Amino acid sequence: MTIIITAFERSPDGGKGLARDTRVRWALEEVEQPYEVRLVSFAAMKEPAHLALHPFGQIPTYEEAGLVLFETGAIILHIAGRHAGLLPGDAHARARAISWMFAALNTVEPPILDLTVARLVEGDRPWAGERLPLVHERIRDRLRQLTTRLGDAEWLDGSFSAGDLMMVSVLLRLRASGLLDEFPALAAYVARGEARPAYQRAFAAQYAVNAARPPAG
Ligand code: GTB
Repeated sequence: MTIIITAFERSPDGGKGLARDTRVRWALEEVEQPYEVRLVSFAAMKEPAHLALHPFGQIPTYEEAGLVLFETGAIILHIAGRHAGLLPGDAHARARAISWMFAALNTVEPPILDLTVARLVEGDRPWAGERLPLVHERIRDRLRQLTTRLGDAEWLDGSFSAGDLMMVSVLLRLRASGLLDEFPALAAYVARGEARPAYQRAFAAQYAVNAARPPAG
């Protein structure tokens, strides 16, 4: 049965892989599952047809054989559970890989999202100059902790897993801030993720959509 995901018709990043459909595409490429993409405009995301798939009117969504999913964590966990390649067979290792997925989404991503809000939404507030260093420091705390745990390992827990896929996807969002470069081991970890052929295919596919169109305002 064909897998269909949704993605931005025109991504605000112009196709630099930062919109969250990229992580779903990456997971599907890792497990070698073909998929189709339905592109949606910002207006269409708020219309009933899309809201029936995604209650918050966002992308990405995932449809397969009557199943509709939203939230990248749930989507990638579903893909990883159904197809070999993203979760280890050993039950304990599998549970640890899932812990890393949750850590990426619940512990590392929130301060990174705060940075986007602090810069793009609250940047002109009178207190923005005081808030930004606090947000930076909260991100650095997480990056220090992650660096310590990663040590000189290639991936977070043994072989590459859905935990690494999610963590790399989350950390990628930091690149433009320069904060990732303060942690060379993590920058190298992210680069290893990006170098994976499956990531390259996922990136190229979403870039191709956006390269042909001007970014959304
Ligand atoms: N928790 C949800 C998940 O993980 O699936 C979050 C989904 C989400 O934030 N979707 C965003 C969306 O649909 C797109 S990815 N936003 C439109 C809306 O809420 O109306 C977030 C995103 C968008 C663009 C960039 N960029 O261009 O740099 C980066 C990240």
